[in-house]
Amino acid sequence: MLRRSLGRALSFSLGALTLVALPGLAAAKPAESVTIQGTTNTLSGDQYYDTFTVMAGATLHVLHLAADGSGGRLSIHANQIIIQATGSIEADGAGSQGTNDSDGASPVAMGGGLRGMSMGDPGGGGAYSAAGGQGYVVDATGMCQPNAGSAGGKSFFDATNKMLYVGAAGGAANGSPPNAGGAGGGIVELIAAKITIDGTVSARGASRDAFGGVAPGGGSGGSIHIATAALDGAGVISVAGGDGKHAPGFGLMKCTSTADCGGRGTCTGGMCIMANDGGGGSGGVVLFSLPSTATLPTSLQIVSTGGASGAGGGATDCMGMAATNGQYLTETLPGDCVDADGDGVLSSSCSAPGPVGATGLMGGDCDDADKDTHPGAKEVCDGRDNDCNDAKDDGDDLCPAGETCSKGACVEEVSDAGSHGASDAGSPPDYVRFDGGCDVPPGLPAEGSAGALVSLMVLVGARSRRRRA
Ligand SMILES: [Ca+2]
Ligand SMILES: [Ca+2]
Ligand SMILES: [Ca+2]
Repeated sequence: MLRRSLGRALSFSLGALTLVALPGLAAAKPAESVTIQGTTNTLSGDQYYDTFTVMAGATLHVLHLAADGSGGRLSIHANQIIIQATGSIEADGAGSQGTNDSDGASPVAMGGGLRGMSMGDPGGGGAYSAAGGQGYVVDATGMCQPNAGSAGGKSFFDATNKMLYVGAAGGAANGSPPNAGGAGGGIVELIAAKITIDGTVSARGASRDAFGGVAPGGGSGGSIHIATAALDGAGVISVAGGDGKHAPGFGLMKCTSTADCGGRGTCTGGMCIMANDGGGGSGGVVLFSLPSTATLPTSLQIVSTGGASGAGGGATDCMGMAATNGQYLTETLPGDCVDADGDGVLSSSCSAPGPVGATGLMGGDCDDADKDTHPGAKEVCDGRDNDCNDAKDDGDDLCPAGETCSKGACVEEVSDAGSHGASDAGSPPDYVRFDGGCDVPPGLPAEGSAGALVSLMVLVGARSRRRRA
């Protein structure tokens, strides 16, 4: 589940966050650029990058929701996000997971597809923005009928508060050996001033193959949230529900004619056989947060179809029956711009610096992926411009006393920076003592006193010159 509060930091309540290092990539510091290559990358939780790029042919998998609440969601906060053609970020089946012999798990009660009630009943589909699809069975006349014992989950999306969730799982089929429904889709959130999607971003519900002649339900699609001031690309965004598959049935009971089967299937080879189709998962939710003047690029393809019932079954299935489609919504970005790092200051990519406005936001965040960098932030010695005044490591008090900022790091001030090659002059004397010498006539100032003063001034001057060197 993801509780949204745009304009300030986005906060989530989907259990513990998990950070998994991308194979082959160094752990990224805040606001460093990352490029995804290859197909075995996994990640979840909140991640912050300067430019985040998914290369052509590369895939980033969102870790599946685990029993401890980790996984299931990936939020990329960046200054720019680029998903190249044939590159993808996928959270397919990363939401609520199916459980053997059980109703589908769900982030909200009753959202999961129900397990088939009686022996031989298929599972229902998972719900999200709409109800999950009901399972179907083939009756004594060979007709496909919705099956009361194979109910889909109940819708739990609220389009008013727009809280985003992972998708719910489909229900298990009632059969043997144990089986589970398809998992719901996860959550993918992309927040950046500029986003280009030429590849695929998906949070589809998963489908499980029929097992032992009976079919489980599909999982519902999950959530995709795109918050940006500049969106383009010709890619695909999908929160499609998972299909319920077709199953041929198994021998429910002995029979001599179909009349013996009580409407549950046909008598075939001395056994009542009931072909059945798992319910499809509903479509998920795609939410766009865009400037008030923006429109969705028509080149982007948005898929939120509900999963089919009886997919792959050929002539005897219930093809054409499908769970309800999901939906996509748009909302206006506060200030018509993003605050990807949640520091309260809008990105400089789409808003100029200005006074704090009525919304408490001001523009000019020169690194909107680092909450410690924005106008008014404290400049620190790190080689970056922290206060967005176009100057790196400028100003005083960047380092502790006795240290100076050099190349992004505080270094000790050196007391002898000379390059004479000789040994140090050593510490100044604690005192200078004059012994012997001439007598001073009574009544005159002692020459020794004046001489000592002059000598000390020379020594101090020499020390001072060395310090400045
Ligand atoms: Ca910001
Ligand atoms: Ca600065
Ligand atoms: Ca700095």
